[in-house]
Amino acid sequence: GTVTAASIMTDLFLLSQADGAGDWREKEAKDLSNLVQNRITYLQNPKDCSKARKLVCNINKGCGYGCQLHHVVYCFMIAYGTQRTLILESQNWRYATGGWETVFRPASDTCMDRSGTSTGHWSGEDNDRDVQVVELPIVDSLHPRPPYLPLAIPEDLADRLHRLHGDPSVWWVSQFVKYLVRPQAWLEKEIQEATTKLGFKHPIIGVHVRRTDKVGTEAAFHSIEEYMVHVEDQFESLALRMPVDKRRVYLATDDPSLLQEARTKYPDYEFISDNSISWSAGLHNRYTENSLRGVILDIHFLSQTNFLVCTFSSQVCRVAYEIMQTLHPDASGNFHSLDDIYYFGGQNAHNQIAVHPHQPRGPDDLALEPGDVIGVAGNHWDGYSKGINRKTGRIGLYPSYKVKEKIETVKYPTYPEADKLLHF
Ligand SMILES: Nc1nc2c(ncn2[C@@H]2O[C@H](COP(=O)(O)OP(=O)(O)OP(=O)(O)O)[C@@H](O)[C@H]2O)c(=O)[nH]1
Ligand SMILES: [Mg+2]
Repeated sequence: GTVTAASIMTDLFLLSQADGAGDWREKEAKDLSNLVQNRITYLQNPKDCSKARKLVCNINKGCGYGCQLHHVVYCFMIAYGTQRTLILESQNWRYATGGWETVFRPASDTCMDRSGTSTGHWSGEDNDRDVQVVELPIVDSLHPRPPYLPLAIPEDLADRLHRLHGDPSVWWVSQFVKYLVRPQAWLEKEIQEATTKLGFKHPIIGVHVRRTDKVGTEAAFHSIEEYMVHVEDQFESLALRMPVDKRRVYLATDDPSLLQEARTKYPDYEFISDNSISWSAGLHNRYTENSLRGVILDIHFLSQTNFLVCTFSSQVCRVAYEIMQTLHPDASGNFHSLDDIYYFGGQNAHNQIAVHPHQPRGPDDLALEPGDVIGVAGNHWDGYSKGINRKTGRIGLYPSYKVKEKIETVKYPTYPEADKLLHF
C-alpha cells in the first residue's frame, strides 16, 4: 500500500507494543512519577514547620490562570532545587478570594505558616544560606537566576527520562503541575459529573481556540478550519490503531460563538463543549470563581483527550499538554500547535545541536555544521525552523530534521531520606 506518515506512525505504534517494551514503559513511568511525587511530598511536609527552611511564593501575578499556575511551578522548582518548603500565598486570589485551597488540595498538610526567625528577598542560593524564609519575585525580575529553571532536567533522573520520554523537559515541569492541581473532593466530584453530563468518551481530540484579549495582541487569529485540518488528519491516523465510532472533539474556547459555528460547518463531528464555560471565560467574567471552575474543567478535559490541536502561545493549552504527560508514559507527540513550539515562560535558552550540515539554498537559510549549537526561536511547521547559530551569530531558517534537542541537565539535590520511604 501507500506509505503515508499515518501508516508509518501506526507501524511504530504497533512495534512499540509488540516487543513487551510497552509494559516496561508503563512501569517505568509509574516508578519515576512516584519517586518525584514522594520527594515533593517529603519536602512539603517537614516535621517541624517552625524550623523549616521556606520559600514564599505569592500566586497573585497579574495574569490568567495558566500563567499564575506556571508562576507557582517556577517557584516550586526552585524550592525543590534549594530544598525549601514552598509556602504558597493565595489570599485574595483574583479568581477566588478564599485562595488556592477553595479548589485544590493545600501544597502542604503540616506547613502553611510562613513565619521564621529571619526573612529576606531572594538574593541567590548561597547568599540566602542563613535566611530561613526567602521570598521569590516573579520570574521576570528574578536575580540572580539559579540553575533550577526549565527547560533543564535533574541530573540524577536524566538517563531514565531520556529513555522513557520524548521531551524530558516537559515531563519534569509536569510533575510539579501534577502535585499542585490535586483537586479538593468537591471538585473531583464535579469533574466526574461533568464527564457524564457532557458525554466525554474516547477516542476524542481536544481543540483549544484562544480568542478575546489574546487575538491581535499576543497571537494571530486562527479560523476553526485551520484547527480542523489537523483534527481530520489525526482521526485518520487514530482509525488505523483503534475503532473510531464517532469523530468526537472536545472544544475549549473563550469565544462563545465558536461552538455553533463549528457544529454548523462540521455536521459529521460531535463537538463536546460547555458553552456556559466559554461565556464565563470572557474578560468581563474571567476573574470569578465560576470562571475558575470552568478553566480547570476545560484544562482537565483537554488533557484527557487522545490528541491536542491548539496554539502553544496560550498557557491554557500548554498546561493541558503538561498534565497529559502525567497520564501516559510518553505523550510528547500528541499535539499539533498552530503557532509556537513548547516553552516555559522565563525559561533558559532553548538550544538544539546540528546533526547534519546545511548549505544555504537562499538568502533566508542558516548555514549549519554538525555540532553547531542553535538557539531555536520557532518551528514554521513546513519543515523549517528559525533560529540563531551561536557559533556564527547568524539568524535564519534551517530544516528541522537537521538538528536534535540539546537538553541541559542540572545538579539538583537528591532526596535520600524521601527515597528510603519508598522501599517500605
Ligand atoms: N474556560 C476557559 N477559559 C479560558 C480559555 N481560554 C482562555 N481562558 C481564560 O483566559 C485566561 C488566559 O490567561 P492565561 O491562562 O495566562 O493564558 P493565555 O492568556 O492564553 O496565555 P498568556 O498570555 O501567555 O498568559 C485563562 O486563564 C482563562 O481564565 C478556555 O478555552 N476555556
Ligand atoms: Mg494572557
